[in-house]
Amino acid sequence: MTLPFPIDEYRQRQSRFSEKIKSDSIVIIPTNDPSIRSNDVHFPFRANSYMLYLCGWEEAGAFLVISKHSDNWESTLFVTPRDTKKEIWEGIRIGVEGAVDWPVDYAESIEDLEKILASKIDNCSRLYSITGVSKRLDKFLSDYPNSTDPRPALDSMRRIKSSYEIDHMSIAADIASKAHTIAMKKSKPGMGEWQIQSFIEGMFTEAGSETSFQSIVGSGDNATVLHYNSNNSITKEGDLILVDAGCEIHGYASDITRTWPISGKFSEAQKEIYEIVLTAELEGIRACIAGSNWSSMHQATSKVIAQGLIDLGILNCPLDEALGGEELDGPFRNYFMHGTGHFLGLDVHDVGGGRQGDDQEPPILEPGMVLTIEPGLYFGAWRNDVPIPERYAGMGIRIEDDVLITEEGPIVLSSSPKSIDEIERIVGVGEG
Ligand SMILES: [Mn+2]
Repeated sequence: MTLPFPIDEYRQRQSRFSEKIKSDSIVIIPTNDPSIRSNDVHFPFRANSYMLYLCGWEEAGAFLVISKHSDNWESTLFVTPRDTKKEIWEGIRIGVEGAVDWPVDYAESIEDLEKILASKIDNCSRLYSITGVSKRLDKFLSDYPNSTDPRPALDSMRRIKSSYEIDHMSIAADIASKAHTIAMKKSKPGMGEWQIQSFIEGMFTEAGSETSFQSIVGSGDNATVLHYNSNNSITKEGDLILVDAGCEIHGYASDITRTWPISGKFSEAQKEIYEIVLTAELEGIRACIAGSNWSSMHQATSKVIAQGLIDLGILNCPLDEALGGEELDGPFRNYFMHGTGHFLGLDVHDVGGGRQGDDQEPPILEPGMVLTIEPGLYFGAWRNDVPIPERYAGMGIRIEDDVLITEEGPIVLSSSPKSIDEIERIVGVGEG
């Protein structure tokens, strides 16, 4: 939780980044604008991931500026200055005097941002900036229409995690694993989905972390809606419950899914589907080998899922037809309609490509990458677009773990129970 703030590593990131940009240039990295929840009440503030990546600054109202001339570079962090009258309401700020301890060359007040930027830009031939994040920066940039997006250079760095980053992600994965295990133990039919959510998120808060995305807690048919998060139904005897939830530590995310029977025992039909998804997940993890193409994990999970659907008589065709050939767009996609995983890091769906619908080349796996493996099968009783076998109607099952790629093979960072035996042993036993 309280790992030392690695000043040197942030300086190295800035240095490596400055090697990737043209000489005589200036880079402006904004943090996120606070967003309004209601009238003068805001959503909890979350800093921009590029800001976190380059200098670890978590407060709102900040801009990091890196300028480079010949081979020399320097960084300046513009922050919101101290102001007692405002701090009485909003909290004590680090301010310019505190920001000098951050891993930057200079700290300045954002009050002087435009003035200082304008003079710096005059001495530069190229401007890099991220638009659409800060209204104030977008307004300033409207006078400088030719800015270049620095994100591709940063994304290729962010794809490979340092040991400092892996330590944070391991802590986030541990907390979320514990949270899922506690939620299994406290589960009873008749509980509201929101109560299961509170067991998970209570653990996140207790451990000093925050949710990395809105928790998905869906019982019965709700588990067949991929991004269900209203979490407002009452669980029923015999339901499966799907919980997809993760937390973050200093911005570094975990993302875990477990599915369990709310009453503690899987029905035979539930076991049949669960075993397919679990086998697919384990095969997906086995395919997380350095040097492999990104698509190899999806090929591995898809093959298990398609064969499983054939074996249960849900699909009546040869494997190749069920898979849809190399495109993997065959009828197994009626019941497994999402990708097998995504990169994980400062963003829960992290940068670096590999997502369904991405137009970039699929990445090659390298040591230091962290990704999720999360196959699923969904038989929404409410669906009218594909045949839903009666025996499996109302079941949604997904299993998701966080995986670190190493030279020696995959390391699974998350650890909550996932075999049928382990799950049946702990669901409903209470907190002890
Ligand atoms: Mn995920």
